[in-house]
Amino acid sequence: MNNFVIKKILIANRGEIAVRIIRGCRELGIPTVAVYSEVDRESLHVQVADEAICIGPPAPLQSYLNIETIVNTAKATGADAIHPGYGFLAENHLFAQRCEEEDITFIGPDSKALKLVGDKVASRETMIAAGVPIIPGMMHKGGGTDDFVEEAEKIGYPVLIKASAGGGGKGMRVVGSENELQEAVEGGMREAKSAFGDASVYIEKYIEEPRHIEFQILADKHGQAVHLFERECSIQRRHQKIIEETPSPALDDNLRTKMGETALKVVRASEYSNAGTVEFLLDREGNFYFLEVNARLQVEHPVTELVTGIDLVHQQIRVASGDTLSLRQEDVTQLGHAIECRIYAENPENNFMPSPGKILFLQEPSGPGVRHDCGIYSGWTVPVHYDPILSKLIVWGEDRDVACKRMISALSELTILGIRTTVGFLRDVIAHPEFAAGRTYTSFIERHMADWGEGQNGESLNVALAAAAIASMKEASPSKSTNRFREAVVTPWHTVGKWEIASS
Ligand code: MV4
Repeated sequence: MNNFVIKKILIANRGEIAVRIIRGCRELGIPTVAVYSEVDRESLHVQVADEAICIGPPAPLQSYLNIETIVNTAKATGADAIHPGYGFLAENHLFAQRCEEEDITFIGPDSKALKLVGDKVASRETMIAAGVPIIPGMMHKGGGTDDFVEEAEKIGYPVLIKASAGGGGKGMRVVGSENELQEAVEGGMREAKSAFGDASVYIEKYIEEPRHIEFQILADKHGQAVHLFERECSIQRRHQKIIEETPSPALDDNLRTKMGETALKVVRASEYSNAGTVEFLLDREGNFYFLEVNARLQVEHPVTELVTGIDLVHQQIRVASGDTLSLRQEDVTQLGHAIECRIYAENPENNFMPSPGKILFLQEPSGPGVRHDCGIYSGWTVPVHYDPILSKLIVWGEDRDVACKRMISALSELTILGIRTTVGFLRDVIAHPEFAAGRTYTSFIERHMADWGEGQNGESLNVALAAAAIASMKEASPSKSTNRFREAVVTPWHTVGKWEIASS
């Protein structure tokens, strides 16, 4: 039983984040409803939820992105709250609005705040009014090329062309001088049109070698808000974060306080409630600039949880049910250092192409300070239809050096056979001297890992291990459990016993 206003939560997501949220609900005594597409019938999140409903075919628009189906499933199962996770409908203000109309608690900001933070131009105006530093640039969507010439002169080269309708680096072009400007604007417009269906672009001062620093915030519905410090997210591949950590090696206490106070200004200006993240760019001189608000529980939230001891899913549920924040800013402290590696079903030796397929064998790392938010299991087949994230490996150490060593050790223990993964690539990033030195800029991957290879034993070892795993699975027949949190499951690891790989 629980004494919450919220009686049952539907998790409108899949994979590792759905499993993680279900765990959080279970710890508060709140029953859960999982939704799944036909191809996800055997997925882990379906097995750990109290109820599970098939909501349609694999295509996201017919399942995890289908607002009416999800709202109707909540009503049909008596779920009086929905947690959207990240991606899919998590930041869709129309989804939040439909929940509000049906008197279903949306575990996130309200639809009005979602709409505001989703509008880049409106956000910039709000931030300027609130005294939040933004990147010098053109306020409105660019007009003709003359507009840009005049604006670029005002800003000063180098400048950056950006797509108004979307982020992720699409349409971005660095321009060093006026004679490159026209071609860059036209190229940016073409790319923006094909990526977002909207060719409009704008221009900003180019921040060279920036770091991506984001601040976790928590705000209740009664005007109380706290920040839970920063996350350093500069290690990105094609604008996709792959490693995150806290604290950031680049912040001292003075800068941390200034950025935290600024993040809270953003929250107040946006009339935001629940968990959110304020993203900044930090330049080498220690100047920081507001980028955007992410109005969702982020992939990388566990590093904040490990260093502050605060469970963000629990806090989200409490705030969504109307509780006032039980935390004051002085209660939020940082202890130690946490690092997260995102584990993807991608082949680093084939341009990180997705690597779907059957997981023949999984061994998860464990030990002091090791957390594995896992969405997979031995025997499960990774589908082709969705983002290829399999799990997140998070470690905590008393300092950054211990955390790095613990991460390398945990990555070496993590064994996933049958598909290709980014585990080996991540291990080499963490072990790189520049990473160890904390010189983690957004250019890290392209500068230090551009010609990375698995190493001569990687492939042959994988094949041999997969063969051993297949052999062992033929002997073991793990029970088909209905709920993994309730029954021990025989896994190949219990039957594989000791075996050696003859060195090639
Ligand atoms: C920038 C920038 C430099 N100057 N804006 C924004 C979307 C994000 N994914 C990439 N963004 C950038 N915006 C100005 N005015 C550099 C980047 C950037 C970046 C920022 C953070 C983390 C990784 C990045 C990788 C490439 C470029």
